[in-house]
Amino acid sequence: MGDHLHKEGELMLSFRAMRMQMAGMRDGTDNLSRADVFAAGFPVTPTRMTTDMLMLGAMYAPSDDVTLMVMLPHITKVMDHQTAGGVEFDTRSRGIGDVTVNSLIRAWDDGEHHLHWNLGLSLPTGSVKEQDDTPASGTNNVRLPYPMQLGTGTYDALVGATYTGASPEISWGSQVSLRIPLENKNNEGWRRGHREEFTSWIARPINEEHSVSARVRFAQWDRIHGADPLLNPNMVPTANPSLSEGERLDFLVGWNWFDADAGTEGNRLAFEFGAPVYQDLEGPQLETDFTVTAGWQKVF
Ligand SMILES: [Cu+2]
Repeated sequence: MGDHLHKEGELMLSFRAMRMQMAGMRDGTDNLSRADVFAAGFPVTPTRMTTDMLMLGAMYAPSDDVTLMVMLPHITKVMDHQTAGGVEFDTRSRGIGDVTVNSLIRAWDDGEHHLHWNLGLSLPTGSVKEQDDTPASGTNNVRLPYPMQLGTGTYDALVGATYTGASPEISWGSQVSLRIPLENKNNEGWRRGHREEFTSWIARPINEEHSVSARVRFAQWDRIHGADPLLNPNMVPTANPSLSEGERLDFLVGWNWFDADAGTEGNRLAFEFGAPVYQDLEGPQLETDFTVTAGWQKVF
């Protein structure tokens, strides 16, 4: 994401579909059973969460040194639960997430090695007031816990740097990115913690049209600050702001196809599958099982 600049006047459109599957609970690096969560005093535990994101993206280069990027996400979330009494239920949310605007600014380039800054802003376009009904609320809708909200509710600074390199046989790169909330709380009384991400990858062409890639990604996120007064932090771990911190190391493999016959304006398709090799969570917190991404992009 944001790993390349464009030539002056170029426009690129992209469309991505992503799924993130989480199942089971964890505290630190240990798995917890449902009984463990009930024993910790919560009458309800999440058991599984599926997040689907469709992302429309546009990149435009007003000059060779600056590329602008806008991304519009649409998010669908489903969380399955079980109560201590054995009742299973799910809650759902769906809608537009936080729109991000980014600038990629060339810092250094010698033809083989390349460095640019990523400076952007995340806008609070995603809802932080999602609600659904639960066994405790009957048919009444109640505020859903933090992970089921579609946005952060705050303006966040996006700050990063990207290094890429290429030889005829192989290409590689690294990116560091920070997400820094610029407000102390959103309208519902809370904000997400800072998030840091570091990723490195290598890609190797198989032939003119196909390439494969391998990537590692380390992410660390701080706890939620403040609290939504409509949530009871003792009801379910996802409603407890202090149980929202963690770090995770993912390993990802990808496959890319490029329509080389069409030249630089050819269609590109990319698939990537990733799974954690390490995660340490302030729990009980849902653990990630896998992420999968399919994407299309084209330069106009
Ligand atoms: Cu692009």
